[in-house]
Amino acid sequence: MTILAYDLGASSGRALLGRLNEGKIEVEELHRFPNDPVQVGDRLQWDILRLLHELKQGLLKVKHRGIKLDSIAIDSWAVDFGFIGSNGELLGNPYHYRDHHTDGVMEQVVEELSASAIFAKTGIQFLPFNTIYQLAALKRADSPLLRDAKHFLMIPDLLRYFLTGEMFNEFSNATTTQLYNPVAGSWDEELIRAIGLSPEWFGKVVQPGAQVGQLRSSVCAELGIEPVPVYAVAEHDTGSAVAAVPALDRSFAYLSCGTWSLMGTEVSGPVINDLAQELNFTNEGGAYGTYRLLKNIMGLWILQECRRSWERAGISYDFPELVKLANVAEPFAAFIDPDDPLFLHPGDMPARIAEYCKRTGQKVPAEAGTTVRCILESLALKYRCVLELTEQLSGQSFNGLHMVGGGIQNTLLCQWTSNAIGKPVWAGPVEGSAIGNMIVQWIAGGKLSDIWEARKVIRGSFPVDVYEPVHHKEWDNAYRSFREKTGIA
Ligand code: LFR
Repeated sequence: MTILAYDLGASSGRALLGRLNEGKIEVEELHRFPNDPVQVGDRLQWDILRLLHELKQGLLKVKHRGIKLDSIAIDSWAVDFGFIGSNGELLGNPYHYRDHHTDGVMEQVVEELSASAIFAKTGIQFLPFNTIYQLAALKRADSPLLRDAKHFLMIPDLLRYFLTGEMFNEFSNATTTQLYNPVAGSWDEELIRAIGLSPEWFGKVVQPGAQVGQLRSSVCAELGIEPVPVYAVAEHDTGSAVAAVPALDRSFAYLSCGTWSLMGTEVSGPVINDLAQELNFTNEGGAYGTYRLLKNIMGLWILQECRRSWERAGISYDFPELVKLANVAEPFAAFIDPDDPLFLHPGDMPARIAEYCKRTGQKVPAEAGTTVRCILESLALKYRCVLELTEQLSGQSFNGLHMVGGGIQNTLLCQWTSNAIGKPVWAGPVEGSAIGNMIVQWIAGGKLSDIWEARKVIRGSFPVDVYEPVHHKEWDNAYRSFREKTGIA
């Protein structure tokens, strides 16, 4: 059974072929393309039609290889969306969640509706770019989009609609809007009305594994291909990445490591209580009734943005080069809290790190090596902090940490994470999201029985690199100093 998984990240997208051969998964990258957001005037937007074009290029490559696909599915980053108007067409380009139009809006909405009421209904962490605040920002700006809107679709819903002609809202992504009530199992109409929107725009929510159409005739005619079934999977990439964690034990901690670092544990139902709200943990929906009790950590975004800043200044580094420089820089010279709002939006990240260090009375990293060292050490130490909170909130104790996603190619970060937490790190697979996307397609197609069988198959198909902690005493001291300098309690 050959399937196609589209995995769209905040800076690039891929089409990967998946084959299940004698109980082993084989993955082949067929097509990779950039996903550069575009600044138009004051707004940062996604080039969604270019993404559709690239999805079609992926299908053409399948055709040229003479491959017959059994199914297709898409996953992407969460929270962003587009509206469809009465003529069935997309209204405007989706905004990027890092756009500034939401500045201050979460604070206003929370003031009006109360944080505890929003959290009790949704179980979702408070992040300024959550869909609810993006929508409230559009409402407050009297956006013409809202005058013509008929259907609300998130990024994978939208691309699926372009490919199939059918509109559905996929569950895992719907939960990230902070407008979905996981206890009631439906959109929270009261909340939708409270921000001034119409509940009719929010459509039928489908679960990962549902067949949600097939390639529409116009796409097949354009590309000269046969129709292929399209499935909903955990279309939120983090949902797919966690589905692919090759855990053997039902109680496990994970870190999905890419542009974002998402750390937490899998639970069988949302944990909605005062402590979860106080610690600002989230309960994002996943595949097969699972929930992700996790926290967002700013992640490698800070490093990626530094690299872009240096590039703009005419200095090009690749990531392995930067990691090498970090490795020989002075240890524990300065720390940042990666989750400081200063680091959320695009911009001159090295300057912001310098500003943070100055503000907190630390040595200012003067070149690339010290800056990158500061980022990576601070991330590893923040992971320890969030792992401890995950243990406190879930009442579990974890004997190690699973890391999945592209970020595990940074072996220095994996080792430092192990050193910081004082426990082993099991790193793999790299293609977490795409593999999670695939296993739901195979379960839906009857090739795998359930997520636990799938996790065993993943474990048998991909290497897991083990990192054992070293220099834990030094890291333990650094942890104290990290908390002191950053003010993290
Ligand atoms: C990771 C991710 C996170 C989400 C962020 C914004 O790619 O999907 O889970 O919080 O992007 O959508």
